[in-house]
Amino acid sequence: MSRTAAPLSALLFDVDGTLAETEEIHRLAFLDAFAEEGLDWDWNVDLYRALLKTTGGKERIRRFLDETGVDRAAFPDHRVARLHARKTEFYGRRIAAGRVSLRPGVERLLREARDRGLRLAIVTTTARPNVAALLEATLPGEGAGLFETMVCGDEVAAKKPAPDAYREALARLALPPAAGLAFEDSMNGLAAARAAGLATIVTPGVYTAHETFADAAEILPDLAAFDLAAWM
Ligand code: XBP
Ligand code: MG
Repeated sequence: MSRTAAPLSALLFDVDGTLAETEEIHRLAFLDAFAEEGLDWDWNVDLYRALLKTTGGKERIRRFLDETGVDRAAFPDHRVARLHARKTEFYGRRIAAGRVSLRPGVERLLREARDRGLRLAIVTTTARPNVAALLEATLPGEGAGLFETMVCGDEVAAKKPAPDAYREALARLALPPAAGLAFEDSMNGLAAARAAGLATIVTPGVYTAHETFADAAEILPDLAAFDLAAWM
């Protein structure tokens, strides 16, 4: 598909599931943090897939507490925040250990976009240290520098599927939605980008393959199948 409304100026990338299959590493990092606290919460793959409908790690923990009837007086928000901070540290260690790579076509697309003079942005619900760790592990010394701006985690009032993070990125870029193209892997991410007015390419990942993406401009197995020239 190509576009005619406005010249394409910027590509806006989700992180988890889109740049790399990180969600399983997030799950293991949650388990690390739970084990350290002596919590026997069994966040297995099936449960985590269901919990992923809630974006944001702190929000996901709170949803779990509510659904399992844990007394919130015994687990107030500051304890959730501390647990999540430890999860972020464990995630960074796991990523630095080097067992993650970018999804097919991601690095080629980033370089082609730069060569064509496009501006690049990150728009994610994950915490900023996680993005830094991932980019340093996968594109050492240059990853973070490829992106003009990064909207991460708690930097907006409402996480995806709310449009806040995409709107904030467009505001920082000083661009209308018609000048941008978003890349997502999930229904929550697609809803956020579309609500901000962005055409969106979806590459479903291991945790989102079962979802439906009716509002996507294209649904592709991965970004190796994406033709940037057709969008210019
Ligand atoms: C991913 C998320 C995040 C991660 C965990 O969304 O929902 O919450 O699972 O990250 P996206 P934190 O693909 O939009 O980045 O624990 O740092 O929240
Ligand atoms: Mg994602």
